[in-house]
Amino acid sequence: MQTILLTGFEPFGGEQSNPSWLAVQQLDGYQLDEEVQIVSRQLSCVFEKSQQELKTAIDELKPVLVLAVGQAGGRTELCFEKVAINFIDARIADNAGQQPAGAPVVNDGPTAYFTTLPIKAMVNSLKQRGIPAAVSYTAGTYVCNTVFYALMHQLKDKAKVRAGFLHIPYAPQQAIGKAVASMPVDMVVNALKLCLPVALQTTEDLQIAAGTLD
Ligand code: PCA
Repeated sequence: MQTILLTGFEPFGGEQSNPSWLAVQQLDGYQLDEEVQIVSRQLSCVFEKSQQELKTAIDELKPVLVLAVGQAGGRTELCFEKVAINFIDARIADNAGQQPAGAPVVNDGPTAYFTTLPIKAMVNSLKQRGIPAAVSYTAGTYVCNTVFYALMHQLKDKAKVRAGFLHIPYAPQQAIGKAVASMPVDMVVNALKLCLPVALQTTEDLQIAAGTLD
C-alpha cells in the first residue's frame, strides 16, 4: 500500500475553524484505489512546530506524494502554488505568539523551490469538472509558505516523492458578512479526490498557459 500524506492547519487569526483541516480530515483513511491510501495530519499554525510535525509525519509514513493544504481567506479559487520562498515576514503572530519579520525559513537554503506536482494538469482536471482552480505564483510569507518551503527542502534529495501546496478559500460560514469568496468544504474534498489521481498519473506536466500578467 502506498501513502499520500495530506496536511491541513489548525485555526489561526481568530477564526473558529480552518477549512484546510476540515477538508483533509474527511479524507483520512480514504483509498484512492486498491494501492493508494490517504493519511491526513493536522499541523500547528506555528512557524517552528509545523515544520517538525511535517517531518515527523513524512519520516513515519514515507509517503509517495505530499500535498499540504492551507486557508487563504479572500482567494476565489483553489490555488495550486508553484513556488515556495526562503523568507518569512509575518503580518500577524503565529499561534505561539512568534512574529518573525524578514527571516529565512532555512539558514543558507536556496532562495526558492518549485513544487514537483503537475499543477497545471491538476488545475485543468478540476476546471473541466466545473471547480474553480488556478495556478498561484505566491504562497505568501506566513506559515503556509514556510511549511511549503520546509516540505520541499525536506524532500530535496527524494526526487521520487512529489510534493506541493494548495491554498483554499474560506469556508462559507467564515465569509458571512465579509463580502469575500468562499467554497464549501465538500467541494474541496471532491476536488482532492479528483486531482490526486491526476497528480499520481501525470509524469510530465501540461504545457498550457496559466500565468498572470501582473
Ligand atoms: N493559512 C496560513 C497559515 C495557516 C493557514 O491555513 C497561511 O496562508 O500562511
